Amino acid sequence: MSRLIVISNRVSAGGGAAGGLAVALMAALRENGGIWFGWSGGRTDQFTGHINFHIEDDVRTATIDLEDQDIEEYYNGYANRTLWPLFHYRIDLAEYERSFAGGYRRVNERFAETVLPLIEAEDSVWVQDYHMLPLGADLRERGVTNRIGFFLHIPWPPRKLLMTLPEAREMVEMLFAYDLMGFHTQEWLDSFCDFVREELGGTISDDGTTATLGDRTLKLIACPVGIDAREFADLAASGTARTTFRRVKDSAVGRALMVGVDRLDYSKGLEERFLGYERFLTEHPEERKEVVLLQIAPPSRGAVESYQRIRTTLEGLAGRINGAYAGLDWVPIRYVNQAYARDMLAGVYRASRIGLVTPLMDGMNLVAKEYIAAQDPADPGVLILSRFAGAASQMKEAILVNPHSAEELSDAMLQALVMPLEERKRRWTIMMEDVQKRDVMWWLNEFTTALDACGRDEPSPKVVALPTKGAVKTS
Ligand code: ADQ
Repeated sequence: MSRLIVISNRVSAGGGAAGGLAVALMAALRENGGIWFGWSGGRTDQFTGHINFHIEDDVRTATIDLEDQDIEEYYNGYANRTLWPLFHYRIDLAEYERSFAGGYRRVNERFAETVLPLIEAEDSVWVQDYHMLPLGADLRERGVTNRIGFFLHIPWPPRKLLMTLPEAREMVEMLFAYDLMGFHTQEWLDSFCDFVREELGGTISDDGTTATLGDRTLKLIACPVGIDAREFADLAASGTARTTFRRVKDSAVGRALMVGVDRLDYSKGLEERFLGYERFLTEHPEERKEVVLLQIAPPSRGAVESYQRIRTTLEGLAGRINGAYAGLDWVPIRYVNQAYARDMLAGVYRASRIGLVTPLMDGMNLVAKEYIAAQDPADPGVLILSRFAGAASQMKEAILVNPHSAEELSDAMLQALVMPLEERKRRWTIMMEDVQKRDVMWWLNEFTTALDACGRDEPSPKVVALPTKGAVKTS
């Protein structure tokens, strides 16, 4: 494979807290050479294009600082208050502000301008996620003819929802500057094709693997991101995980533990999960004191109001449920707003009879896979999984639920609690095989192999003339 230039909003290098995704990208960069480029997370008074180079775990990283206005309009604004809610079907929360769109375009152009001198002739460029949708077009405009791929980590919304975004058409046209676009599931890919066909008049090949708009062709691939399953299973057997396992088990004093581990985000269905649990406690008084719900939810995106609201709502709900049902020696919900090291999380997953992964909408969801990978093969727990998580397309042996229905959640909790060992083992074995087979390195190879193959049969490098530059208003 050629040298790789990975570009993402943040550069998330190695270290104990790094997730499988970061570790896999680092591994690819280490093996093939290349650079990981992104925002440092820091600010500067005036953007100069200065790059901070580092070597982390033998990988070269390059980061830039952004101005306060960039951070406000691009990151807190367009990425987190416009695209994230819209792409998770929450147009009620999406904010459409020209200043956000302008800041987003400006920062993408700054990324393109700054990374440009780092790209060498034979490099493949791999852009990650919704923060950087127009980056491919911005690079082409600056003369980059290298292979450029893009992977979307979140869902692709239905056409009519996406059309509520004032810049939707121009944004999708710009995506044709890429050679390859990857989605977690066929559903998100189909949704993208629907938009291209119905709103842009483009065509999709019969086998659904390419989209064509004018003289530009974009290859499409559905490849679900995985976890480093082996590493996670090893973590679950580590000393720290074992200590955590004991602590958590002991604290449950014989009760079955249900666990939820999510960023504090409205897309993760936490409020609905609490309501489902409340319904379970009401409908099954005999099960009260047999279970305890441990919800671990570290705050995220605290600068955005909708995230502050969900925090308040959940604190209120947990308080109400605990107030109604807690006894001298039992509290139904333990709600923890903290991040934990991965080996500790592995111990928590393993100590939990039920894994609750019930997002209202999720591109994939790695917690579902981590929960499965951490289980004891001799006594595995049960995964309750939302039908609306991308992971549901792979993990059909989970108890699949509609997270909006408190009744379905309550039924699923009961079903999981009484599920016999043989049934638990059967379901777990099938899921574990897939989690191991389609792990994060599999994902990485699928994508980079497809990217490497792009343009091999074309006579000359792809040159893109963008018709719509400037159509995304910057005022
Ligand atoms: P996220 O929305 O962040 O990712 P997810 O896939 O669940 O969601 O990944 C979260 C990661 O954070 C997991 O590895 C989990 O272990 C970790 N985490 C969560 N709570 C934690 C805590 N309290 N302490 C420590 N770690 C914690 C986006 C998309 C997903 C997609 C991924 C990858 O929204 O749908 O699966 O990218 O493509």
